[in-house]
Amino acid sequence: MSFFKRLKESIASKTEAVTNKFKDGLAKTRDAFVGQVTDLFTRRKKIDEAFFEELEEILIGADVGVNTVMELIEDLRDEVKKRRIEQPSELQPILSEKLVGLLTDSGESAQLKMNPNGITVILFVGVNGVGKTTTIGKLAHRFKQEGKTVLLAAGDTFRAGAIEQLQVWGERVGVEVISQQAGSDPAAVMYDAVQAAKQRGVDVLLCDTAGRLQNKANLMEELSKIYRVIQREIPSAPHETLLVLDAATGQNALQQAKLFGEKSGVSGLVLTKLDGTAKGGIVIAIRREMSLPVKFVGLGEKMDDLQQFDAEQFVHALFAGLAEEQPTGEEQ
Ligand SMILES: Nc1nc2c(ncn2[C@@H]2O[C@H](COP(=O)(O)OP(=O)(O)O)[C@@H](O)[C@H]2O)c(=O)[nH]1
Ligand SMILES: [Mg+2]
Repeated sequence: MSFFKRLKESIASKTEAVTNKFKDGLAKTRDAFVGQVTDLFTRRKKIDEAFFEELEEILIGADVGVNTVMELIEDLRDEVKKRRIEQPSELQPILSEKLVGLLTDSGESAQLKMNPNGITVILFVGVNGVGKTTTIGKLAHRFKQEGKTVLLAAGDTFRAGAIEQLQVWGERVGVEVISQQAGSDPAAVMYDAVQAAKQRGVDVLLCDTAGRLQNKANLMEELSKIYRVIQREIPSAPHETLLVLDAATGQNALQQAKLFGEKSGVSGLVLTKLDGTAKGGIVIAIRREMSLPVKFVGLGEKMDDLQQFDAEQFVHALFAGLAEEQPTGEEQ
């Protein structure tokens, strides 16, 4: 086989693998969403009020968010008029196109901002149980695969279990974890971790934090102290502050995004547990209502179940199978 053919095949198989990851992870959303959309687009023979009402319900049911759905429906109505569309099936590609548009319109990239000359520090924030520690483990694995050296900081000192959990990930991935005992000051852990990162000359420092929401004022105070300590040691850091949100909590995730986003210098979002929900439309609602880029999505509990967010692949995976599932009109 020629070099170019091999290269082409390897690129194709990589793209395929990424698309398949999205496809698998979005299976629940797709099954619910595509099932209903397919049914709607095939059952209804013309585009009328009833058609739009039903589409509206499906989109709201997938947690796309009421405001966004209203805008989307208005847009589709305009397109129908402008392009003189009559068949529902002609509208489906336009719907996908609009969804991609909603996810990409601000033009920010899902690329992480890396420090070009030194340690890149990434801080993870978010309420308990959303998947911060797991995401850190997955991302550490990702960086290691890229040949980067990584250090983890166990900044969730609130529970002993949280420190151990990060250590388990550290062992699994093969990266060192800087920790102190449970109950110690998280800012002190961060100080230690930055010193250790400097001494070892690592490329990336990933910092875990606690997320007790019941004490919001304290939590914000704690986060800004961590922020200051890191910044004092590395003035350009943290290079990213990623807010982790559990997609399965739907509109709740959006509320958390608003709550954190305003205060803690968040630079990007991670949406976890998309594999466990039929309401993956929340990605669109969050993308639409927050001016923050979605950097990664979590599609499972394993080490490689983290994908860099890609709007086109996301929508493509959402609609994957739609074309095949549409009856051709021939009897089987
Ligand atoms: N299915 C699924 N589970 C996840 C994902 N991310 C995290 N989890 C699970 O969610 C639970 C809470 O995660 P954890 O990282 O401890 O959350 P933290 O409290 O924010 O640090 C754990 O059981 C994880 O395995 C994901 O993308 N998909
Ligand atoms: Mg944790």
